[in-house]
Amino acid sequence: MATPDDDEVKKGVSRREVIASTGVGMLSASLLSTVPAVASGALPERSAHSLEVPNGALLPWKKTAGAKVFHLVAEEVEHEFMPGLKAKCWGYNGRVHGPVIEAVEGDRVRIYVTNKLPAATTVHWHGAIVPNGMDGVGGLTQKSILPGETYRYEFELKQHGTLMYHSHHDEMTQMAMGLTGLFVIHPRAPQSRVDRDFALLLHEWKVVPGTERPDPNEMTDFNLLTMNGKAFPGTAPLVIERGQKVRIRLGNLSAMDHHPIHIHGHRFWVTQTDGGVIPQSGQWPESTVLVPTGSTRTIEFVADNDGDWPFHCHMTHHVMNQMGHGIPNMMGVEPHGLDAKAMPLLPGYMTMGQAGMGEMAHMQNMPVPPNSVSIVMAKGKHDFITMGGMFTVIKVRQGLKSYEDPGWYENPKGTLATYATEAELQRDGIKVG
Ligand SMILES: [Cu+2]
Repeated sequence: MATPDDDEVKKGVSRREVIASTGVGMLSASLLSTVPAVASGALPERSAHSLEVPNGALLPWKKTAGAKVFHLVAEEVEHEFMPGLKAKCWGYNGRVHGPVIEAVEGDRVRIYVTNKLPAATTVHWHGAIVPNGMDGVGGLTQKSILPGETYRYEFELKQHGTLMYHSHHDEMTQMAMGLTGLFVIHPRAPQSRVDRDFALLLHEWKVVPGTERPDPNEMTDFNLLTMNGKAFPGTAPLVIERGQKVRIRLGNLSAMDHHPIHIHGHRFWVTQTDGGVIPQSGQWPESTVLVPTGSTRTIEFVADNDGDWPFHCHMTHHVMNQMGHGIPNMMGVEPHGLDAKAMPLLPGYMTMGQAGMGEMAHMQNMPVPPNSVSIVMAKGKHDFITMGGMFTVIKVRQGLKSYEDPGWYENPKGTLATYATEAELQRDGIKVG
């Protein structure tokens, strides 16, 4: 039975099909961007079901025999975390993480899972209220899916919210290798409408510099922290027209860490967990939300402050890339260019400079081991940005023509921190010694 909700979702798919028919590749779901084609001169229309997945994709579906039919293929994927850093991970449909499954409360979904991995696997629908035999736990609720086999999962969606899916067979290995994704179920009768609806999955990895696969045995020392599989500066900015009501769905399938995700220039309300909607009377304003591992948190806010605003994990080691971890403390010691000499010989070697990491910006072009990236550093408008990892930028603007990256924010006169002049110091009685 068609409902307005169904129609809206189908519209989303047909829009992607339009993109596909113009040359992106009809069946190659993994290549299809979730950002719709932008008509010149007008921002694309949004509905309650226009989920946006920065750096990611939605899983296509078709309606057959009374169900929405999806097909996940678990396989090895060469994944780029950021320019200069790739690894052989495990993902779904050619992607890390898997494409987002998007459906509507009340839908019957039939999800085929094909295993093209060299190991057995299963898929668990995290947070979903399903019959026990559809829960996807290898050995306990089903036989594991052997390499080459395809299994069918089928169930009715009895709830709405931001859920996830992931391997539940040899979880330590398979989730560390990337077999994870988001599962978003829209309400059949939405109570709260937003202009923009983003989905971000948080993850952590250990990729030893110079190696080509994540290390699934790591317990504590993760050196790549990602949003939708990308470490900054590989993360796409979230481009928002001023005044839009924004929802960001955050899921965390990191092995060992919670992530306190912090916004600048705004505050938000935490509106949902993977258990469902929080009643309005139970919501409170925050600028940081802790997303525990194995859970989702959904935040909503009005983007009412123009600028380029960081949106990032507040654990300082989670906004560093590969080489910011597990190194000797050289604070106060002058390394005399030791790094430049040692790094090509000793993968992963880096001393900490006499005044910390920020000074390493000038080493951008320093030789590093193959397939590794310097600790931090992306060029910003004013200087190097001394952050990497679980970090992206929310760009709020007025008068956007499209949701493409609008470039750096132009600060209105008198609203930029600048070098204090002698006259200013004297006027205000500030003595700097
Ligand atoms: Cu974190």
